[in-house]
Amino acid sequence: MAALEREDAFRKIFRLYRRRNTSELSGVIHFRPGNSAVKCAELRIGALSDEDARRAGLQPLEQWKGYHLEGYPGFLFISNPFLPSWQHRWVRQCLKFYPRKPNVCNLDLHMSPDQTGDLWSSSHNQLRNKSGQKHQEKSLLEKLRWVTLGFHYNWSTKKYYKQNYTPFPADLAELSRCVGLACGFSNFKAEAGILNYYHMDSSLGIHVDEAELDHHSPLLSFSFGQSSIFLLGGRSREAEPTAMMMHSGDIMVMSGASRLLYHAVPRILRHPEGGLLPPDLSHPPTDKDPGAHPLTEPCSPQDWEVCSAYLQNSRINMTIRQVLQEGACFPEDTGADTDQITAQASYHQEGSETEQEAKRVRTASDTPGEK
Ligand SMILES: O=C(O)CCC(=O)C(=O)O
Ligand SMILES: [Mn+2]
Repeated sequence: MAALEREDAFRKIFRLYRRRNTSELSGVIHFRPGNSAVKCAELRIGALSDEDARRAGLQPLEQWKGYHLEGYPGFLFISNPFLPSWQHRWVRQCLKFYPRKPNVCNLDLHMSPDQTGDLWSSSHNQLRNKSGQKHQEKSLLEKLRWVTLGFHYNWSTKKYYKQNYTPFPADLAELSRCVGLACGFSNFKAEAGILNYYHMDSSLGIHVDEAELDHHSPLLSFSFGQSSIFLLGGRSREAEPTAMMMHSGDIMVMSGASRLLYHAVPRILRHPEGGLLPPDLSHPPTDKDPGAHPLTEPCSPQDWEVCSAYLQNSRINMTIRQVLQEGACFPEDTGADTDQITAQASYHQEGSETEQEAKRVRTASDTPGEK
């Protein structure tokens, strides 16, 4: 439990960034050309066709900017490779479609499927008409913290189960396949997804993603909306983590020796360019033509009104995982005991540190606090 937690090197840095003034972020790594702290990475040019990239809303591979981080083999950072108006589509998917049944979300723990079946419809007017008043009732979409896709991660047992599976969204599986190809993972298969919904006071606790049975496949992470600080540590919490900035559209790949490293998101920050939304998202989408086989429909200006109201104070992250090694099955004993949603607390945290401590103490019997 967090309240009793020992102060290891990772936690110390986590708390530092949670509290630190935005003017004191000089130690945070920025992945951009010319920064000597990062090295340009070669992507698998030729492995991903321009046509497949375009269908998934990605620029041709030779235009992507990939970076390695010294001391973290297997970690790759790709600086926003999305085509114009495509971040809008993925954000719309995360708010309008992916929270729908049969996918599972945090609100299902306390509400009936009738109430959580269409969060978009029950929230869009409220979001569009937000006056900015502090004590306005939050819409259900604003209360959304996580959605699970494919094999649904069980936050209590920290496992996936064979029976707790619903079809993984085809468009997101294809986006993930394309990113996997570009990074040299030609057989990557999206089998589970955790979508994380953050607001300006949210954080994500220190954890390792080890529930997947296949640790050879990478973890793909996509970020949209406001920016954040990401901490990447070592195999033990005694290793000091490195802090880096993530902006809208950025992709991170954790593979090889970096696949099982401790990581966390201590802080959400407003994107640095000023204005309510990052530049790529500051205008309504302009693409009209869905093409012959659209992977996802363009985001309409009406839908974007809702998404942009939401994103002014939020960040969305999608982490996509392969659960099973190619051709492998679940071991017998993990397949049997659950196909229901049990009381599942997550590692999402909100509010000031003091509020967080209080919350975690109050819910100590059923809240792991961290993954
Ligand atoms: O939000 C992020 O950038 C990280 C998400 C993450 O680590 C997870 O979902 O396991
Ligand atoms: Mn993670």
